[in-house]
Amino acid sequence: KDDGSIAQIDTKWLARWESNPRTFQSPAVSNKPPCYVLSMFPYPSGSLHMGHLRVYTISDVVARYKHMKGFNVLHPMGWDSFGLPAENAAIERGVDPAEWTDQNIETMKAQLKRMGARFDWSRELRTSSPEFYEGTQRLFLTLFKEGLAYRAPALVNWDPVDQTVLANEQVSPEGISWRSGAKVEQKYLQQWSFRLTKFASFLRHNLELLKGHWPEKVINQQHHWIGESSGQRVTFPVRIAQPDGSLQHESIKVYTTRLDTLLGVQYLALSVTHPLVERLCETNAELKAFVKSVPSLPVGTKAGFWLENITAANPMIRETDENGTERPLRRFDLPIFVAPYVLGGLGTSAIMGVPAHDLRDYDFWKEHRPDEPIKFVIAKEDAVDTLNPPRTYSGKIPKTPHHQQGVLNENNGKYAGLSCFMGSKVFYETLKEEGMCLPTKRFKVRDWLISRQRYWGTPIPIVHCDSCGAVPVKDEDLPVILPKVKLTGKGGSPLKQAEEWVKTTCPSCGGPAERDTDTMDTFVDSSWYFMKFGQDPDPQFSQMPVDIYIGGVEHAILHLLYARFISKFFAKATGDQRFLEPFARLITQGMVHGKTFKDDLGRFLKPEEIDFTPEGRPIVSDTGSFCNVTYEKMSKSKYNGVDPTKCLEQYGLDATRAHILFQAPVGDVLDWDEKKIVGMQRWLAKVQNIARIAAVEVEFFRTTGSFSKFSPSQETDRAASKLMNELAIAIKGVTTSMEDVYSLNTAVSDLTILTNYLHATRPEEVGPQAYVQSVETLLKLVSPICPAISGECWEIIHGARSIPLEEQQWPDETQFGRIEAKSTADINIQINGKYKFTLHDQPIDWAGGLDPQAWAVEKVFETKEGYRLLNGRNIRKVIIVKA
Ligand code: ANZ
Ligand code: ZN
Repeated sequence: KDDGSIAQIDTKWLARWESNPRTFQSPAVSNKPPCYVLSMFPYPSGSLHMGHLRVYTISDVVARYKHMKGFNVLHPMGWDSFGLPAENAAIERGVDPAEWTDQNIETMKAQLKRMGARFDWSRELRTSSPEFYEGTQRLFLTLFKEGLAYRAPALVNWDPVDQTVLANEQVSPEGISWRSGAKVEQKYLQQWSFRLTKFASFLRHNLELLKGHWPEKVINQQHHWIGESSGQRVTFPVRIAQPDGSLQHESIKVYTTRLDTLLGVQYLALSVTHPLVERLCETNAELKAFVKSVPSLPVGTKAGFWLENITAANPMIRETDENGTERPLRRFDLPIFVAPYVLGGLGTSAIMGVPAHDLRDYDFWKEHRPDEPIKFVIAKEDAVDTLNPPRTYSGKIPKTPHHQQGVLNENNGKYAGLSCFMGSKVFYETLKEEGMCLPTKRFKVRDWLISRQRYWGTPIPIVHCDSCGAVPVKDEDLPVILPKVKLTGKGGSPLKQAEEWVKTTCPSCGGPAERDTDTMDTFVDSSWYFMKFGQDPDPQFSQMPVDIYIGGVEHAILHLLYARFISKFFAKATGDQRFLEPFARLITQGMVHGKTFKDDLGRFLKPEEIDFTPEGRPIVSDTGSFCNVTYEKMSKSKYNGVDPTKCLEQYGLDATRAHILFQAPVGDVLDWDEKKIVGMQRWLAKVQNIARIAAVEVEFFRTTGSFSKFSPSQETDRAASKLMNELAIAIKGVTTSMEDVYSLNTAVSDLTILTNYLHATRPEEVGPQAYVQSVETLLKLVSPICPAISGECWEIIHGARSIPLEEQQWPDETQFGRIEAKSTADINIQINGKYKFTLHDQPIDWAGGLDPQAWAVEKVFETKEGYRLLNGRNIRKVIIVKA
């Protein structure tokens, strides 16, 4: 039945959108310019929360606006559906993670639809579906074939009670397992990483391109996260004794930030992933066994493997010939070790060992060469920046290493006496000449460890074969389907239990082999999902970059960094510059805080523990004392959560959406106070009123064929042009906010101002044509924010068979003449009828369309005089007089 209620309007429009899904689809081929609006896809945790409602409202408003602006809008939605909560539910309640996930998706999808969001569901994806994770597996293999995915020992959090690997989020800051309460240990496991460091420089320097389009704060966070420090890459000549007695010459590059300690080098050490180590393993079974044993070694291990056949020469040792010229002297006297304490994927994966001045080197040296003296080269002296006269270090040699900066001591020959700074400089200049030293930047960011000893994730498409090593699964055998496994929460990788699945044949030699039993970090899924949306259903149609990406600032570092990395990889691999930066513009929305009630002791109160005074002040039911009211992050333990669906049901989708936008600028925290939603309801009621009046005029026109009931006069002309000016102001304001996104709150206030203006205007004052045109324009401006009521109003005026409002063109303010320049005024403040002072240059719409009395009092209080005059008084009436 058509009762005109909000609930009825919602039902009607939701049904209409549901039955015409194509309205929201983005055709692959279109002559409109493309616009890709994306909000970060949700994890299907159970139900939508207010934060979701906020971000999807923002992206929906932008998508609807862009559509009316004539763009071919892509506004897709999907589910980040792999991850830990599904696995935990499975362990705790024995449910199938797939089923649990699907159910949650169903609930949340219904909620998203309930808010009237204009999503293109034909492109819906979920990362846990084989169609999607096949793509994730292909991505992995592409990286693998490019040498950008590698396997190396890495540390994991190990729960010794449950015998399982824990995610960082499962470990308390004190290092206790959330799961079993045990003290978490660290353990080495062979794990897959992506070589993100290869793109670090690119990732850092391209942040420049994002300036002005991304929040400065996010750019800075990325900058710091990637980090950059400068040091030197020093080449050490190396000699390898071959089994036949011949000597092979090579070199090893180390990364150091302490070039000044160069003459104190006593050995070199390589990480187990160093290319030379991999090569030597082919012929050295003992070394191979050592590398294999590394994962089981404890953290901070001093273990090392001495490469007996290899020695290195310090490039800084020189000799002077009979003519007095100095030349490098290659004395191959430095031993070389493979040591787990040297990290792979960091610097050059090789270090120069300076036991005297580096603690880790000291410990290592003491372990492996306990009897050899330690060579100190730096003295704790004040810096003396002069070569002449050289000063000899005469202090005592300290027993423990120290790495403070001081001066080069007598062990530095003719360089003794130089400050560390000057020493570095001189060594650098000398070696640079010979091509043995290169200043390099090193990044703080590490390679991206993607192995998870978890079940609910994308299986790694690799087969391990004793004779062939890690072999990629053949193209035609993708996807590697995640097998069903009974989850217990104990043991290592759950996939190990799927014995049938694990056992396979080697794609390369056909021999018996085993599948990799790790799954990928879910950040891998989200590092490319936005490319998938652009591809489907037509692979030709790859819409990149995302024009506007909207999401929470909590993803400012990892997700965005990984997505940028993968995108850059594609840009490089394909030469397609559209992938260079995946998100042309980034909007980060603030959190939603809930109204929180506490008693005097700071205890959180449940709704049933609160009463209200007749004036509406909350009191503690038991004691009658006033509650402390604050706004805090919504959480179950604070009883301050709000269910989005309840809100949508109670107030309608339009008022809820408008309220969300109006309460705070997009980037700020939003204090959710439902009481204030009546303001939006009143506004929308006015919009409906105005539309009805316009409808009567249009009906009159339709039946009589003219608006001539009124004869225009000079007065109506003047009023009409004033109205046109109001329209132009509103169009300009709302359009600016839509483009800016962050100021969508002011779009709502601009709309309320225009509504109030129209509400106070009768058609005959301005002429019915001008009136109807204004109402139509108002509805177009309202449409992206409140699509149901505005759509309904449009139908009241134009009938159900007209082209719907959401398909209309966005209005252009220049249609309505130029905006009058004067938009501010001086306001005289009188108190008790006496002039007190003047507020200068107040905006003409000084009340922001809201209660002018409250506005005036607030303004007056903001001034010193006003505060002095009014504080403590009971203000009954304010009269505002423009000067
Ligand atoms: C010689 C030296 C002497 C060093 C000394 C330090 C003190 P930051 O400052 O954190 O960048 N290093 C280089 N690559 C490494 C790797 N892959 N794994 C472990 N350690 C590595 O650290 C730079 C220092 O860390 C480098 O400078 C190197 O040791 C070590 F008295 O070289 B130094
Ligand atoms: Zn094989």
